[in-house]
Amino acid sequence: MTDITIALSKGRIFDDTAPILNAAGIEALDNPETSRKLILSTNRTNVRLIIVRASDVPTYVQYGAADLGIAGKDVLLEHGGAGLYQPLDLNIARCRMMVAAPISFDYDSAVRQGARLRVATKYVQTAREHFAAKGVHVDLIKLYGSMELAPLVGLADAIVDLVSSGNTLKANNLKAVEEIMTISSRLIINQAALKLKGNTIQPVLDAFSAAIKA
Ligand code: PRT
Ligand code: MG
Repeated sequence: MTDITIALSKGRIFDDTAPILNAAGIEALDNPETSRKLILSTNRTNVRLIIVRASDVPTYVQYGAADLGIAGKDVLLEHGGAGLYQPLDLNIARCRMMVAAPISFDYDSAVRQGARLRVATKYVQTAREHFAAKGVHVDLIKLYGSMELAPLVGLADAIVDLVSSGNTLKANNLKAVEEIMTISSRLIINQAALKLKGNTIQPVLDAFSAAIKA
């Protein structure tokens, strides 16, 4: 019988989570990068993994389709966190949320002059709060990916996106002009599941805590 379902996205989150899961005694029986399965069994008969889009992880956990999940702070801020308990920063998939603009664009003087900026981003909530706090007027344009393209073709003056190595910005003649926040991924838990299945979830939570401290 499966007692616990953990929602994960493949790619960097799965790669960074696998060692923590292993340290917690949980090992996936399939590799999500090569298998087309969306439900992965583990060595523990009472634990299974489901593979979903990174931005869908909080939704699966909020509605109890998964008991636990791992999601970036970027994704959690956009989701809002309703119904979620966020007990642990796993310190994985680290990056920075930045404002970036073309190398040729004088962002600082545009801001100083009170210009109205067009900003393209997937992170509309976070961007809105950031610019409101700075008193900068922006028109936000929602995109679902490849934000770096927007300023190159005249869709936006600037973007809000995640940056890790900086290589993507550099390759597209963009520069980071402002840091909004540092980002890492957190363990999230369905609040009701923690109450109802505390006996099974708590040991997994403890194993995660121990694994990230080790
Ligand atoms: O790919 P999909 O549309 O399904 O969703 P996603 O892109 O949100 O998922 P995924 O798996 O790519 O990222 C999952 C989580 O990893 C994000 O929610 C972040 O919390 C975290 N993370 C860490 C990153 C990065 N680093 C990162 N560099 N997510 C995305 N990027 C992208 C960034 O958007 C940009 O396009 O990588 C590019 C920049 O990388 P550098 O190294 O060139 O600076
Ligand atoms: Mg991606």
